Amino acid sequence: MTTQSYIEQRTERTRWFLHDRFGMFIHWGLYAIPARGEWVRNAERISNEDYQAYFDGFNPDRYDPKSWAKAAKAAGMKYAVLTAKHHDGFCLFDSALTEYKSTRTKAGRDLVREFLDAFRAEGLKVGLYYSLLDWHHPDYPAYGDRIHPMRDNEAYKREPGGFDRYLDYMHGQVRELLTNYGKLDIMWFDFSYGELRGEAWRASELMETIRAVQPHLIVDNRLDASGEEGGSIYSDNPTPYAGDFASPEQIIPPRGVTDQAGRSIPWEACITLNNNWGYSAADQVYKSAKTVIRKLVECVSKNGNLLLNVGPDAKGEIPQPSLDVLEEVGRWMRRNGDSIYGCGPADLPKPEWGRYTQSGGKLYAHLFEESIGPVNLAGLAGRIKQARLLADGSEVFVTRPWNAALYEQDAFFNFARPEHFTYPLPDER
Ligand code: FHN
Repeated sequence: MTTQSYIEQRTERTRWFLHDRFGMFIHWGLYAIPARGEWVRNAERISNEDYQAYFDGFNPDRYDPKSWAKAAKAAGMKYAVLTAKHHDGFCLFDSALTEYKSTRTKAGRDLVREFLDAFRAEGLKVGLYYSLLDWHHPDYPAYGDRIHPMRDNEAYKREPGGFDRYLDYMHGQVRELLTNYGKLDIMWFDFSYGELRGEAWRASELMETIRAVQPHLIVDNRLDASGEEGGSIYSDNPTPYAGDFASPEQIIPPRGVTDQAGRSIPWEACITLNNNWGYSAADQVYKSAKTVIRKLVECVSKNGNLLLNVGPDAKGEIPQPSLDVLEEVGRWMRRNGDSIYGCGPADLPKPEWGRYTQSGGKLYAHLFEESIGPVNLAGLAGRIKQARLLADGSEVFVTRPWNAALYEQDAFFNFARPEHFTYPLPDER
């Protein structure tokens, strides 16, 4: 496939993705029981038999994916990605290739199938996260107690037959997800490191399977990348497994994402609400709704998406602090979503008081900082025929040089009009 045809197909596949802009990431699995984050098995060197206790005790009797879907929809999210298998190898779906799965726990449920049904019913697009790493599979180099993959990945060279057995398993499970669960919209692989990238995963073969079974599916870039470094999607000669979007993690790229030829690349920043992907009982420091809104606006202003993470607990519930933030974000999105959906960068330099997003002939000014004295939009006066506040449709004056800002109103800012400037901005949490 030529680079041009790859880019044309990527553009077509990601059209909905670039419109929808805002999704929910869900990290859930056995690690919700220890409740110390999804790397707990590795970080604490938990043995197979000790970790087995979590498998034996897993019974999320309050799992109600319909309520998850309603919370995501109410927050203004348009798609959601659930971990079908994370690094610990536990499968939230009924795989025929292993017994290490949710249908063999006390839950006795195909958690992935219920997630997909519930989110589709709410009209959201659906994606599955699938870990390339697998600390449980006996043929994965970081198997057993040698479970820190970063140091042990040399092992697979010594057991070439073994690692191929793991790859057959991994490819087989991806095929199960592609064929047994209906139309998927996103496959979110995670992650490549050291020499385990690209063809070490037999990635071209995997992509051929994906393109054959679900050709519309969009795939992230981590078959040859991680959250820190980007892989061939950035090159001017992308591989067949470059993926359809870049996936910066816990960071918003300073200037968006382009490839070596300067072409814009679809990208999605994945960000946690607190400081953990998987449920952490001790981590009660959550980002405010205002921070989430600003990060979402920043992503869109740079032609990117925001995938905001929640980590449900061992009972199957999204933590209340996460729900509280999502509810507040949803109130803003209901009044201001026009400045997010279908929007992208404006052809204007970033103003000092905030950010612009644009959709066709509509410019949206997001006033984050109330400057000392009137916000000056004089530079736009010639470009703007009329200005309205998104929240209530009321007129905003932008023609007088000392005039105030045009931006979507929300509960956090007092809109600035010459006749009633208010200082200071409401408390910044
Ligand atoms: O190791 C994983 C981590 O647990 C989490 O799933 C993130 C989400 O993007 N990805 C990897 C770290 O980059």
